[in-house]
Amino acid sequence: MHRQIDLIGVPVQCGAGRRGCVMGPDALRTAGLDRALTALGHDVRDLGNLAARPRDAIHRNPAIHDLSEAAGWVDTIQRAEIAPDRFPIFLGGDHLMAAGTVPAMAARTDRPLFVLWLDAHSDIHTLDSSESGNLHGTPISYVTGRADFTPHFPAPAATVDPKNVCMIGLRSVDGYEKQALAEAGIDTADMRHIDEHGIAAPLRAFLDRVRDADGALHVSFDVDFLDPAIAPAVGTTVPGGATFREAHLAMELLAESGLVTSLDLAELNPFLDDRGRTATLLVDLVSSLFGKTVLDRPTRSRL
Ligand code: 6HN
Ligand code: MN
Ligand code: MN
Ligand code: MN
Repeated sequence: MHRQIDLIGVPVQCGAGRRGCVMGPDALRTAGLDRALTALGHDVRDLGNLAARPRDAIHRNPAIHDLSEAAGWVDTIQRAEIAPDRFPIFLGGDHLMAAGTVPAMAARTDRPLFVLWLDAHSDIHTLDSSESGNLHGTPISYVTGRADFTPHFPAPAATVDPKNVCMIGLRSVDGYEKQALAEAGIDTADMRHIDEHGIAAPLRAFLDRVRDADGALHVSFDVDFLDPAIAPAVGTTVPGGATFREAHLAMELLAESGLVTSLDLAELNPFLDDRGRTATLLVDLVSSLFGKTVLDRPTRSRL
């Protein structure tokens, strides 16, 4: 399927505990993301990077850091011009970016927005519950509206029904987050589930739900979804992540579904990379998501 793709850099790093995600968009460009997508026959524009202006914000939780800058990013992303008829790939940037991209995508469509969260973590803390103070651990609470982040953050442009969120790859979830996931009714497939059933089963079940609801699908891809042995360039590595083939299979199933309408590439920290191999792997995975296959096979298309 031929796509009109916009690359939008979101070099936010203040949500993470270590610096370096500011270089993520340029590492993805250096690894050849635009060329790989163009070679697959897509029309690609690189719109450059967004830049945020801090909004004044302080919170009673003393662990929270860089709240003003974070609030500025969340506001800037939600106000960005995003073409309604094109496929945006948001080049992160730490995962706080999703607090901007997800509401923006929910507001952009008249269809129900579904979110596939590929991550070792559930990122469902609130400004009060976060112990690390790292705001990349909070976007799910903000975008589902389960916690009120105002007046620190702007009100989300639109929220997502937590039942329309599916998390795959989980393996680092604390007690607060476990309870929050259950209360919110979020669909989850942790690594134990993938070990037993493979990655295709939970993903296909979720894609069926998206299709049945005539939904739009935003994929939020955190680099730490992948096993650190193949993807070292992330500040929050957790052993036991998705393998090379599990990740490619997930991307291939997403491509075949024809349902994906936007994508975050989050948490790439090039300062921690090994000769660009994580950035290169991401380009390869995105290629699979945009139709690169081993053999030519019939695909189901929808858009
Ligand atoms: N990420 N739950 C931990 C915290 O600091 O709140 C880890 C968050 C990781 C966030 O990987 O996007
Ligand atoms: Mn994350
Ligand atoms: Mn809407
Ligand atoms: Mn993570």
